[in-house]
Amino acid sequence: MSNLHHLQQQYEEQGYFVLRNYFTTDEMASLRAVILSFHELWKQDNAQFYQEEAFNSSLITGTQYLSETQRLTLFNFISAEKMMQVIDSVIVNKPAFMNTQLFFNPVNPQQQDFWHRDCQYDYEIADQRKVIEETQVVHLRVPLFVELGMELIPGTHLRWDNDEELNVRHELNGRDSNEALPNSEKIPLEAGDVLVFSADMIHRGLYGLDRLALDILVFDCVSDYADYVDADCLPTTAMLNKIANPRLFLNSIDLISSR
Ligand SMILES: O=C(O)CCC(=O)C(=O)O
Repeated sequence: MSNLHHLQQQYEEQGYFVLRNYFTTDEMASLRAVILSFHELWKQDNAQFYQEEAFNSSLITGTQYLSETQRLTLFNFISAEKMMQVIDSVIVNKPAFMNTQLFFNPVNPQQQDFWHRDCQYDYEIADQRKVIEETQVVHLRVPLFVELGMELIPGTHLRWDNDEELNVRHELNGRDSNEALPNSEKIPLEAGDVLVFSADMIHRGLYGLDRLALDILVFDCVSDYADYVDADCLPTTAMLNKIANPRLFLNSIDLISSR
């Protein structure tokens, strides 16, 4: 990737970058087949949750819904050399695989998208500042169809909220997490694109169109995220031999074996 340095710089300064048409039609077709089969089985199994409130599922690479062959397709997609080039550009120390999530449109049309930083679900407001300064979790969003994509506030991976941002994302002082925020950037996405963004930044997924996006979450091995890794979502030793470039998974396996 000739413009890798430029992307690295954009990530450092803005907290995100997007690569358009990065994956081929064939790569997307085989990924889509596996993800659609996961999604159908997941929806059947979680019918009520899906009808009432869900907007994502997780643990896509686990053993519950997919065969070994399908899981290998996912593992080989996630750790392919062209994906590792992207991951290495933002996590120069040993990057490790954390999890996958699949984002879709909620069934209930009243359900609205909402601003957040990922860390706000695990930390009180006072501790979030520290998390933002110290840790690095990166999302790689791979849309399977055309979607409105993500709305991000550039630079917020490096700074704390202003009053309005904090009020909106935590619904304080009568504000709602769906309200518009200034200085945001909307990133519409299509199949073949990949959006790389910091989980720490203020962001929201935009509901609408044919939204079905695979998010791959990776983290820097020096940060304390081993507990977020589910062993069932990692390849077995036998499967590792069938993965061309398993470094991302080996780093997670090393971390969880010492926890
Ligand atoms: O797409 C969404 O609904 C939210 C996505 C998101 O916030 C995330 O990937 O962290």
